[in-house]
Amino acid sequence: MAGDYDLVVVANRLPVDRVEGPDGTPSWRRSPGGLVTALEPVMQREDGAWIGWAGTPGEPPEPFDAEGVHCVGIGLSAEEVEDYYEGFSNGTLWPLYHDVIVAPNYHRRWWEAYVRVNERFAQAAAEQAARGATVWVQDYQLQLVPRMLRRRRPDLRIGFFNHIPFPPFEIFAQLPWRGAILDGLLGADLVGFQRPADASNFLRACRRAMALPARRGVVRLPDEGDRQVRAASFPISIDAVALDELARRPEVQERAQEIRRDLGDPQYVLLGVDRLDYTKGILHRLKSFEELLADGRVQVGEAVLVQVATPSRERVDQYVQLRQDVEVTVGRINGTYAEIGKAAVHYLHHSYGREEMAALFLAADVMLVTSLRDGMNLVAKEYVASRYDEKGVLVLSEFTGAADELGQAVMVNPHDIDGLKDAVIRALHMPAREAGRRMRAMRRRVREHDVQRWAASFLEALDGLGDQAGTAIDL
Ligand code: GDG
Repeated sequence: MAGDYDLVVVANRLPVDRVEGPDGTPSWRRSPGGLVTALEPVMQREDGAWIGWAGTPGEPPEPFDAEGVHCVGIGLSAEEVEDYYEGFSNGTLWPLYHDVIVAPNYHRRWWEAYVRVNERFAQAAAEQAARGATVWVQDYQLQLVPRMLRRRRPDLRIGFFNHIPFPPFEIFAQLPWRGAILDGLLGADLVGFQRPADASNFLRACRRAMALPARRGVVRLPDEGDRQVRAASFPISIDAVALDELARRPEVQERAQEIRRDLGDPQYVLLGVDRLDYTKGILHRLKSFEELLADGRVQVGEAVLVQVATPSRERVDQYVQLRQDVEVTVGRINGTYAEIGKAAVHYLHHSYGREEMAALFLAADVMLVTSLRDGMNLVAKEYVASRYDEKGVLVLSEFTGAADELGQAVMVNPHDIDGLKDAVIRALHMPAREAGRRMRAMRRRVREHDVQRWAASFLEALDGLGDQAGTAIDL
């Protein structure tokens, strides 16, 4: 049952969205989002296959080529979208893996759908992968796929990368299916995480829940002839050169100036760009800005906050609630502090093109990344990569993976509202020389550790060629 592809990526979503032209003709357009941004350049170079859901319930599309990638769609029924995707992935695993910021829901029906859908992805991967191929499984929606795939195709080299945090055992232990999840992941040869702390949480879970020997970044499986599974960190990144080039384009610079003019030429533009998700700390950010206005430490007209909140998971209860809370808060802040022609907060519940995002980054004096927990946070790296002018200040939550790498940012604990307020003021008033020095250091880091390097180091480690790639965990 071998297919044709030497590199197969398995992810919840295909890297493209179906769009219909005015006459109803369908076509595929590259979709926004962390994973696509990260993997597309690698896939184009390797001429690989990508297995994923097309994003709408019903029959999958016929396999097709788009953006230089062979795409194989997985069909999900409306019920499976509810139970596997909105339910188990985003109502159970997502909150559990992000420090239980909201309470995870445990439903056996959701779990059964998760198992069934993971089998479907594993089957499709088994059919596409050539003999001895490398299969790279992505993220928390597909944690059972490595084991299911190994059962079907023991000839494959299987890697798994977790884009979100892996929680401490004390939290992970809540999951009624914790053993099955760990067993699923242990079907891989290499399990990659964003931060060393995530890898060590995983190793500890293997020891505690499975009683497996897990030392020095390696889990040994006595029941499988002492097969070894390696766990290590591979911090994801962005295509830094492409973003730098985009930001340097004259039309993007002009657009950045136009944005500032349209905002009323304030002295300070603060920016937040996030999926509308409770992990991103948007309410904490708004609260601190509101208090700064109330305290008179910033004035309307002098400073403006632009908050892009990309629509996300709109049918999951907690996201409906979050949207309401954010919109009430923004309404209250503007109602209290705005004047005619001078908003305090510009709240934009839209998705934008890459050029507009780059222009927004260039227009922003201060970028606010205040996640309560975030696997990496690519937006922080994108801000840095687009500031070819070495201006601008990044305020960054210490609870992001990015904080491990971007030590020159102004670090914050977003739960500490007074600390966050002081950090914002410090960022607004930072002397240009200091801001430039910090930005240069962060730009160097992002340029040298870009997404190409991330993918290469993971794949090399998986090939067994790059034993030094990634950071082995010594517990
Ligand atoms: C998960 C993890 C990890 C957002 N809105 C628009 C848009 N975006 C792009 C951003 C960025 C990406 O989407 C979001 O990535 P993040 O890393 O910030 O966050 P998650 O979506 O939560 O991603 C995260 C990531 O996976 C990768 O491993 O870093 O921790 O949670 O690239 O720019 N892009 C465009 N229009 C938008 O409106 N064009």
